[in-house]
Amino acid sequence: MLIQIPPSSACRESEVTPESIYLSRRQLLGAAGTLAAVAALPGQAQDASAYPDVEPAPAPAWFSEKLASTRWQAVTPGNESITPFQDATHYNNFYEFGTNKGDPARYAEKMQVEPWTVRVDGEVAKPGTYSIEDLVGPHGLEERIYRLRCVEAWSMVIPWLGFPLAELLKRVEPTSKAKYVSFETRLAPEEMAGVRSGFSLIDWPYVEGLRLDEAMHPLTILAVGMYGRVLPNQNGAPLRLVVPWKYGFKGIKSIVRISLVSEQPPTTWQSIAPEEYGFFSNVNPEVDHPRWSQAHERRLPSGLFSPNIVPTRMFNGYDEVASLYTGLDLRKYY
Ligand SMILES: Nc1nc2c(c(=O)[nH]1)N[C@H]1C(S)=C(S)[C@@H](COP(=O)(O)O)O[C@H]1N2
Ligand SMILES: [Mo]
Repeated sequence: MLIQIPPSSACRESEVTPESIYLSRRQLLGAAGTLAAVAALPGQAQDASAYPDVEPAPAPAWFSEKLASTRWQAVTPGNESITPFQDATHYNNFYEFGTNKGDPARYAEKMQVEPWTVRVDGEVAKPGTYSIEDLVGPHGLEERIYRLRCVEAWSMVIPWLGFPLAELLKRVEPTSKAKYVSFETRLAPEEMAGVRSGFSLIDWPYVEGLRLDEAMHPLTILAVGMYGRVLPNQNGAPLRLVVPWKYGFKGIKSIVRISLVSEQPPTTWQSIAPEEYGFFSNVNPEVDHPRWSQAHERRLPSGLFSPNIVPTRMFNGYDEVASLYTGLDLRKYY
C-alpha cells in the first residue's frame, strides 16, 4: 500500500488542510458516513500521521506554515512500498558525522540548523544570502515519493517534501555564462566528529554539482522535509538536494551555498576516486562500479536471511530524463 490512510480518530487534517477543503471533506464524510469514503478521496491532506512510526519533531514556522498548501503525492512510486521511517533515518550516509550507517542518527543532532543561511551566487543577476525562511518562503511544497539508489547498491523509497530547484534558479536569474550549478555542505568541525577525525579521505566541505539542464529538470528538487515532517538532521536538514535518477551521493545534504558556474565544478566523490565515481553518476545497471556490479540493488528493509534484491533500472526508472543525455556515451561519462 502506498499511503496508509489513518483512522479518523488519528486524523489531524484540520491542522494541515485549508479550512475550505477540511469543511467540504467533513461534509462529504458526514453524508457518506463511512470510512471508505476517506480512502476513496484523492490524498488532499497528509502529514506525518499518514506514515507509521514517524518521530514527531518541533518544526520551525517557515516549514509548518507550508503544510496546509502542500501538494501531497505529487509524484508517487507506483505500487512500490515506502521504506519505513526508522530505516530511512537510521541507515544513513553523512560522513561529516562518521562513516558508519548509524553515526548520522547518533551524532547529527548536534548540528546547529537554526538560524541557517544559504548563499546563492556566481553567474546570476541576483546573488544573495538568504535565511532559510526567505529562501523557501516563495515556494509551495510538494510531496515527491522517489526511489533513492545508493552507489553502494542498496535503495529505499522516500516521501520527500520540497520544491523544484528550477524555481529557485529562475528567481536568481542565471546569466548566459551559467552552465553548471555547484553545491556546498555546511562545514562546522566542532559539530562534526567525522570531519575532526581525519579518518575519511574527504577534502571538506562536501561539494556536489549538476549540469544546468539537469538542475532545471522538473524532477530535481530541494527537500526540506520527509514523511510529512521537517527533515531530520541526519537526512540533511534543513535543505538537501534530491536528484532521483542519480546515485545517492549526488544528493548533497545541509546546503549552505549554491553557485552558478561556467565550468564543470569539482565534486567530492569524483575528486577522491575519479575512476569509480563520475560527475554524472546516473543510475545505470549496465555500467558496473569497478569493485561491484550495479545490476541489482538491495531494497531496504532487507534482512540478512531474506534479502530483498531487485533489478536496478536505467536512470533509476526515471526514463523521462533520457533526452538530457542524447548523444552522450554513458559508459564514458558515468
Ligand atoms: N554532505 C553530505 N551529503 C551527502 C553525503 C555525505 O556524506 N555528506 N552522503 C551521500 C550519500 S552517499 C547518500 S546515499 C545520501 C544518503 O541520504 P540519506 O541518508 O538521507 O538516505 O546522501 C548523500 N549526501
Ligand atoms: Mo550513497
